[in-house]
Amino acid sequence: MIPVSFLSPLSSYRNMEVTTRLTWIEEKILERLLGNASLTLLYQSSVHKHCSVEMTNKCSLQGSTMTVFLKEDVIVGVFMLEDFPSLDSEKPCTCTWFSLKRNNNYGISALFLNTRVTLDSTSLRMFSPKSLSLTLNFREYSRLYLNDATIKELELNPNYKPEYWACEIFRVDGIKKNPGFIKKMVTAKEHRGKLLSALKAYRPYEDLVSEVCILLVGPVGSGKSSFINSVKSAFQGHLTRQAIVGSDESSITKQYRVYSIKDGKSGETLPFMLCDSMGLEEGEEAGLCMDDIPHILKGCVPDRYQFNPCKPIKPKHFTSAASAPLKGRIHCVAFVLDIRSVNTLSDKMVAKLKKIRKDVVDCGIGHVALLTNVKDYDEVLDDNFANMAESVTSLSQVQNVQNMLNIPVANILMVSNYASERSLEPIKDVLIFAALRQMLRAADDALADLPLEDTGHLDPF
Ligand SMILES: Nc1nc2c(ncn2[C@@H]2O[C@H](COP(=O)(O)OP(=O)(O)O)[C@@H](O)[C@H]2O)c(=O)[nH]1
Ligand SMILES: [Mg+2]
Repeated sequence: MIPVSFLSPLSSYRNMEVTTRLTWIEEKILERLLGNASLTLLYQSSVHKHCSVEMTNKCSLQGSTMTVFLKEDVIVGVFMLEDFPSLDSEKPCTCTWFSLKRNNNYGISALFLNTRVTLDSTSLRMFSPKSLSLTLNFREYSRLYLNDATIKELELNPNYKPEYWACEIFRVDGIKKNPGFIKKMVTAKEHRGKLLSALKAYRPYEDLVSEVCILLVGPVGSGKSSFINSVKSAFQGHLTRQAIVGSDESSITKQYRVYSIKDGKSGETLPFMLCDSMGLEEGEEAGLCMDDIPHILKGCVPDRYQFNPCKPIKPKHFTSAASAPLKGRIHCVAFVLDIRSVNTLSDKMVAKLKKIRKDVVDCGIGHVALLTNVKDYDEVLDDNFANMAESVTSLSQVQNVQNMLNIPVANILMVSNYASERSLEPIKDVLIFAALRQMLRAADDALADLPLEDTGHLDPF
């Protein structure tokens, strides 16, 4: 039995006795899968009759629906864009078939499929051209039959048993009535896999360095530390919070921190590092000291160095100062900005950012901008996940960053960091990985552009 405290408080019901047996988190995850749609419970197998007449009475002519079968360890479901079928009908529907694991990882498998749906007095059946089939037989209670292809594609336990606890059908409101959108949500997982493989296979340009260092700079609270946690989470496959994040007027991050990134599965350390710095503040002796920046760029500042806004680093501070090898240096700087405040940055802050950009260019270092807190993040990449969508590149914030820091649109990246989520989301991961890949490309371009004397005498290992 599901504990009472887990029952959803948020669903709106037509009928007060009808209560979903999805937990609050499960309901939120499914709403998100459908693009922040809202769910209204129409049919519940333990309350309503287990027959096709009752099902069609409750669910037909309601618009898009989501049918879920709750089992002990997994939820199997089908989202149907068109109306739920009427009795004795057979029709093609645009459907998303999915399974949601009911453990702490809440892994989703989803397939976007044109589906033939038939409903008669004996059964509700769904078939897809990929030979997937799902059958609910009204003569048997609480049994959902799936063929082997469906069990495999939805990544269900190979010893799948047909018994379920409850069948529920929800009306889905507020969905973008666009099959392309749903397809994008569903195919995000595939793209996530491709990007992850590309990042795991990454090697710095001509092996000039054994690892690329990416420095994050930006105003206090812009999401630098959160981005590091987001990257780590996306690689680990679960949420982690290694870097301390928080909201305060002054920087929560007071130390220079260098984070290596591990591939979650093999545990292997990947050849790039993210360097977290103290946030910038408007005041002269507040936040990251501008004079510290060239030292950081040259790789003279060690991990865990305690920043002091009033006391800039002196060249003699660290013995390696003038001669840090290329491999210890910063190879790409990401200017991290909260998209909501890009258009209202103070002149003092803009001047600081421009000054840093000048130092970065002078040192021949690659650079990108990273906009965080992006709200409609599913719209950032086009339907093929290949490029940034036009609607996004024309945003005033993007134009503004382009003009302010002279960064081309292709290097103005957008993410929505993991902040208060309870589970990973494929689209967020896609944006995080895509941003990281672009940072590595910028680093490689800068390495490729180095004068020979800078690379010639190097011992890359
Ligand atoms: N919703 C959301 N919150 C964010 C995002 N990035 C950062 N935050 C929140 O903003 C606050 C400051 O973030 P933090 O990473 O500490 O900023 P930093 O000072 O640049 O390191 C924290 O409460 C974060 O949870 C984001 O992309 N989306
Ligand atoms: Mg921070």
